[in-house]
Amino acid sequence: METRITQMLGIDYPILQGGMAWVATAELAAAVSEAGGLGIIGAGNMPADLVKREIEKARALTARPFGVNIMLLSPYIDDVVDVVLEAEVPVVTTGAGNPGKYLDAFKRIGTKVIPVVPSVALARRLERLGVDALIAEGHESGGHIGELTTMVLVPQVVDAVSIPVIAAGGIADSRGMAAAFALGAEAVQMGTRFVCAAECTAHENYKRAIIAAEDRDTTVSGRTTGHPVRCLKNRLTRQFAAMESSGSTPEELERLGAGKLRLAVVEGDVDQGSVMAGQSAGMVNRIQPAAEIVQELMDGLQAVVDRLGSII
Ligand code: TUI
Repeated sequence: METRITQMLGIDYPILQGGMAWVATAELAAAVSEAGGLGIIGAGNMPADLVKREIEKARALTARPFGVNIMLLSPYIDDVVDVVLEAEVPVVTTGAGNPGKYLDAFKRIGTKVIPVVPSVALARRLERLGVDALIAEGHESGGHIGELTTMVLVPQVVDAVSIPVIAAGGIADSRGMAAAFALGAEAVQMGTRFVCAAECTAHENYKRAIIAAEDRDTTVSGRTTGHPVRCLKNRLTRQFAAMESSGSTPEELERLGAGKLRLAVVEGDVDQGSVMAGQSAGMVNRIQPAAEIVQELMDGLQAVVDRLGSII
């Protein structure tokens, strides 16, 4: 299967693995790239030297292209950008802000820059600045989210720009993939499904929590802080909700959230930690090797297309 995205990135299948903080380490990224998709290391809030180590680890595990996601709210963002530039990582995705000020440096060395956008306005602005492609990520996603659902965001972004668009948010199987292509996307990005890849180093409890989750088991916290985050419901999200409804300040809420993602992903405390996951958690039912996930997605896509051909 060829699209402008597979050609641009030099990958076999139009599947990107979301660059999830703490979850998307070198092991997962390398496994997805080896499977023919694009694996992405999540830099999140990691200090730059740790990001550098993950890049080196991924290079030792695969000769295929992989990416790094830089989280623009990171306290270490400038140092992380320097490390990624120095390592000449072929693809950078960005999240949680406007990457405009870093674009020229990446373009100069030929790194493809693919920002996540939650709106048409930001999509237009970033296309003008010269980004290579965009990820239109809907409200169904895990972690930090925008307002619009994937179903309405993707076609509006596709219509507003001429660069290729990758759909993300709520996609976890071949049906979602086919739907994304129907909306005009040229690849998909999936996070939650890849958390449950065998190669993902997230704590077993984190994977089990996603597998156990049903359709209504995620919730959005932090709307009052301006940084809404989707997680599995647990003691932490109930505490967040109680504090938000009793008028806690954004600073108090930020303090409650600090360190909680690492607590869940690394320590396995899925009760008091932040179990970021998308609404597709209800569709993720087992742990499988990344290559099996990719193969299942691609085989299933043909079956969906055949079925559509017979009813349309
Ligand atoms: O970034 C993500 N997902 C994330 S980041 C993260 S770490 C975090 N934790 C707590 C609070 C905030 C961050 C966990 N999950 N996905 C990509 C994404 N980007 N979603 C939404 C956005 C976004 C939002 C606003 C991108 C650009 C944007 O621009 C605002 C502007 O500056 O115009």
